[in-house]
Amino acid sequence: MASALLRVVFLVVSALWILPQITLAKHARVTRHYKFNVKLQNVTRLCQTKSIVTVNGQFPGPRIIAREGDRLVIKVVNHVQYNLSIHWHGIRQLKSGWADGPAYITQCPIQTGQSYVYNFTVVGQRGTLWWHAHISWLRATVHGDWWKADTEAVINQAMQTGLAPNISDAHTINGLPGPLYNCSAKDTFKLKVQPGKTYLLRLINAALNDEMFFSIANHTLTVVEADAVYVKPFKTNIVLITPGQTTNVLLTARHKPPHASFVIAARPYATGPASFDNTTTTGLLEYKNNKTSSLPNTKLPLFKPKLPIFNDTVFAMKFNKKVRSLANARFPAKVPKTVDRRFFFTVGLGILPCSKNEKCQGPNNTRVAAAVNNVSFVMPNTALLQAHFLNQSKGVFTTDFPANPPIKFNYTGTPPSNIMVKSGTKVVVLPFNSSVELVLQDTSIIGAESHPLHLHGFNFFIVGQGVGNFDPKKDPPKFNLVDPIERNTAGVPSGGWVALRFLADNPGVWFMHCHLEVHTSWGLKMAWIVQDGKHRNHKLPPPPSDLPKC
Ligand SMILES: *[C@@H]1O[C@H](CO)[C@@H](O)[C@H](O)[C@H]1NC(C)=O
Ligand SMILES: *[C@@H]1O[C@H](CO)[C@@H](O)[C@H](O)[C@H]1NC(C)=O
Ligand SMILES: *[C@@H]1O[C@H](CO)[C@@H](O)[C@H](O)[C@H]1NC(C)=O
Ligand SMILES: *[C@@H]1O[C@H](CO)[C@@H](O)[C@H](O)[C@H]1NC(C)=O
Ligand SMILES: *[C@@H]1O[C@H](CO)[C@@H](O)[C@H](O)[C@H]1NC(C)=O
Ligand SMILES: *[C@@H]1O[C@H](CO)[C@@H](O)[C@H](O)[C@H]1NC(C)=O
Ligand SMILES: *[C@@H]1O[C@H](CO)[C@@H](O)[C@H](O)[C@H]1NC(C)=O
Ligand SMILES: *[C@@H]1O[C@H](CO)[C@@H](O)[C@H](O)[C@H]1NC(C)=O
Ligand SMILES: *[C@@H]1O[C@H](CO)[C@@H](O)[C@H](O)[C@H]1NC(C)=O
Ligand SMILES: *[C@@H]1O[C@H](CO)[C@@H](O)[C@H](O)[C@H]1NC(C)=O
Ligand SMILES: *[C@@H]1O[C@H](CO)[C@@H](O)[C@H](O)[C@H]1NC(C)=O
Ligand SMILES: *[C@@H]1O[C@H](CO)[C@@H](O)[C@H](O)[C@H]1NC(C)=O
Ligand SMILES: [Cu+2]
Repeated sequence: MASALLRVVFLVVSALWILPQITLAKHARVTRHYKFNVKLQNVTRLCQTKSIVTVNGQFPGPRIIAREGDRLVIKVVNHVQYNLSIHWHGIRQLKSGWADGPAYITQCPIQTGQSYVYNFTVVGQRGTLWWHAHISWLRATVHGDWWKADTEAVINQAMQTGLAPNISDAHTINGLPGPLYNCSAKDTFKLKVQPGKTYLLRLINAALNDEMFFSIANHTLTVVEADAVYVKPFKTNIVLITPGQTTNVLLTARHKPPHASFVIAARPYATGPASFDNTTTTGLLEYKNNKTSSLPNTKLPLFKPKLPIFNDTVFAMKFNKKVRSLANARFPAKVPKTVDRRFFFTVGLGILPCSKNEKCQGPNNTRVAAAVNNVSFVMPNTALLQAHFLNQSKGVFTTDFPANPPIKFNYTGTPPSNIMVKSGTKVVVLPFNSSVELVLQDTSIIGAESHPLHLHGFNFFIVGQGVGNFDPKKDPPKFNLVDPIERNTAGVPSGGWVALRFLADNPGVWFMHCHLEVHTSWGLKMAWIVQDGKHRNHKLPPPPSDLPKC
């Protein structure tokens, strides 16, 4: 796949790249050192200058490049007024759970003026992954959408009112909104291609709250990789990508340079009841010829792509079905064939009563919440991994997370009249090497909605998906155990379900949450504890000495 002809272009750059290992013998594993100075930087977009949190002053942030087998040592120094942590999204973190990054799950935050060294290896993964802040809404400015308001103020206001947060003002391609926004024409991403060449585009949905359709006018894309796993290549004009997912596509430029420019466009796929940022970010695909650096493009006709209607769930489900593992001899799909533990989780919205000191504004003194199996997760005051490692879970978490919904109902039909959820810090404990089957079922409480669920520490195989309620008798025989896609983030279909399998072969505490940040804030999250195995190599090593304290 990595031919010398490929040009690498990145559409959202705050990424973590993993180059395929060519031969283990010839390429010594190396340690690559990076320093992330987290600091404020003034950035101007849409005629507004805003001081935002950045890494090394860059928006989008810097790129990390590694080769399979390498060790990454990244020193993160916090120079801003907020607590901070960084997550290496999709990295397996084999026996390095202390470096995973979600605040209050695997570490206490790095406080102002402090630093922490993330130290981990990249094993058995190749393609595009990314990194982002993993606390409150700080990942917004490191890359992703553009908000005129301060995103920390936006989420704080929403948590106080108990209502939906304000929506973003623009989507961006590599931090650039493009000409469909006011005062933004000069901030347009341009992809200049040479006739006849093939380009690899690394797509990352870094938006906070919106799944996106992506397309380039008059050009077919070939999907070759998803979440750092090779897929059976397939052609498409439109890519669907949820927050948290990455997709590598090949773009072949025409042999004869056309006398035209082509719009690159992305806008949301949205299914939920709340309003969303329904704007379109655009960039331009332009052809270079060999003689001049660029064709004169002032009067070139401009072609625009056609994107599906914003709520096209039929397209979404069809697209997701096409994404299959390459599953060949060199890159096999190691789908667990037997199941030790089965779980059925409902995911969706609900309400919670306002606590006494809150002035929340939902109906009957309630706030909007989100839950998994009716439990809205409450962030602990100390990191779960530390509490687990030190055997000090008392007062921090309980291990009674329900394996099944407490009440059975028609999940995608008329919701129950009582839409109250409960809150708690509950986890599931799994013995080392358990093979797990997990069905995630959307509910229609408040409104059916597609939820991109992200699991830390593992890739899972998406063995099935469907509309309506999962049928434990009729659906499992149809599961694909041959070449299902393996990834770290799965879109639970709006008003439907998705079935996942994974092998719990990595001891630690692993967060699972909706990657729509608004739903995470409302509690659509939980954690798995994977116990140590018996063998010396199957135990989580002790924490590094600089692990932040709460
Ligand atoms: C951003 O601009 C403001 C106003 O010009 C200035 O006071 C502030 O120091 C700048 N901040 C940074 C981080 O450059
Ligand atoms: C990173 O971890 C490795 C393996 O535990 C260790 O040898 C190395 O000293 C660590 N590096 C830093 C900078 O902490
Ligand atoms: C959210 O939007 C409302 C209505 O436009 C506005 O009054 C409020 O200030 C905004 N909140 C933030 C934090 O920007
Ligand atoms: C651009 O500005 C005009 C005039 O201020 C306003 O009517 C329009 O809604 C704005 N468009 C966008 C996309 O914000
Ligand atoms: C682009 O596609 C449109 C619609 O299919 C077609 O009319 C147009 O001729 C194409 N333009 C180029 C330069 O290929
Ligand atoms: C979103 O924008 C598209 C056009 O870009 C429009 O057709 C659609 O109705 C809008 N949807 C909503 C919910 O505003
Ligand atoms: C332009 O470059 C391509 C590949 O680099 C080559 O095949 C082609 O012959 C060149 N065309 C001209 C007109 O020089
Ligand atoms: C999508 O939105 C349109 C326009 O609001 C609506 O008529 C249609 O019923 C919606 N489709 C689905 C599948 O929700
Ligand atoms: C609020 O409570 C009243 C009385 O219990 C009930 O009749 C009403 O339906 C409730 N409203 C909502 C939106 O739940
Ligand atoms: C659940 O509700 C949907 C929508 O109202 C309905 O079509 C379906 O038949 C119901 N399923 C069951 C098992 O009652
Ligand atoms: C969720 O928990 C609340 C609080 O215990 C309860 O009132 C409600 O019936 C439960 N709902 C479901 C669907 O399990
Ligand atoms: C930062 O984190 C520490 C440890 O959890 C906490 O005590 C402190 O209140 C937090 N500070 C801010 C500004 O959130
Ligand atoms: Cu969600």
